[in-house]
Formats: sequence, C-alpha cells, structure tokens
Amino acid sequence: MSRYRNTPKRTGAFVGGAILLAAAIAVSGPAAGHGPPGAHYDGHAAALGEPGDPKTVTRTMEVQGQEMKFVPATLTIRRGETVRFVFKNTGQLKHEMMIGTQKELNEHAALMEKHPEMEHDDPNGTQAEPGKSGEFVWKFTKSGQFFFGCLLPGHYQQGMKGSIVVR
Ligand SMILES: [Cu+2]
Repeated sequence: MSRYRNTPKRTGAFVGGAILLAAAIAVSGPAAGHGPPGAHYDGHAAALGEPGDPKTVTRTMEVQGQEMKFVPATLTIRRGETVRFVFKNTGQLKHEMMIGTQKELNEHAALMEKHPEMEHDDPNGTQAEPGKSGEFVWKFTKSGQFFFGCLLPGHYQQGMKGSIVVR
C-alpha cells in the first residue's frame, strides 16, 4: 500500500479504491496459494503419487486388517490408476492402513511409538474401529515398490504391514 501514498497527485478517492483493490487481492490470496491444477504434490507419500479424486476412481480394493496382519498383504496396481481403498477392520483392536515408502512408514511408526495418542488425518490412509471400515482414494502416478502398514503403536513392529507393487 505504501507505494500508492508516495505519489503526491493521488486523491483520497483513489486511495479508497486502492484499499478495495488490496482487500480483493487478500480475499483471492489463499486460493491462489494452492497452485494451478496438476501442480506437483509434495505432501505425504508423494513418492507414490497424490491424493485421488473420488470422481475418477478406476478400481476399488478391499483390504482387511486384524491382529497383526493385512489380507491381502500384497497389492498390485498399474501406474496411473486411481484406487479407492476400503479398509475393513476385522479385528478386536483399532487399526489403520497407511501407504508410503518403507522409509516414511518406518519413520512414522517410530513417531507413533513416542506419541501413542497422535491422531492423524492424512490423505494417504485411514483408521477404523473394530468391525468398521474406512476409505481413502489415491492416484498412483509412479511405478515402484511401496508399502502399507498399521502405524498404531507396536502393530507395524509386530508385522502389520504389506507391500504395494506399482507397474
Ligand atoms: Cu493395527
């Protein structure tokens, strides 16, 4: 704003207009911060792809979780697919399914050990109480060997993990 004030000929009316313009920019600002459509996603599990659009799902995969395993424990996905994961908790304890690289899951599991009360609401996974289901949609844009796991304290360490192969 200060750059308008140091021009001597500006009238009060113009300054008023400048304030309105500044307000309009401020309102549109946060939306612009999200970047253009298709911008590079660098959030959780970015190495696997990006959060998927539920309207463009190409496949639904059901994964069951219980103490302390997933069924199935190996998922094969084609690169470019947008998958709706339906995670069904068939066990007696709360469980979750989080996808990521080995490194990400290891780090997150270690963090959960230190902070067991930590709740997360990340686009790359879901939690479910016993007998309930959770869902998330993911677009796999990169091929490779990835993993999924339950990162609730101790579960991953006891073998509650699986692998995802993206071809
Ligand atoms: Cu679990």
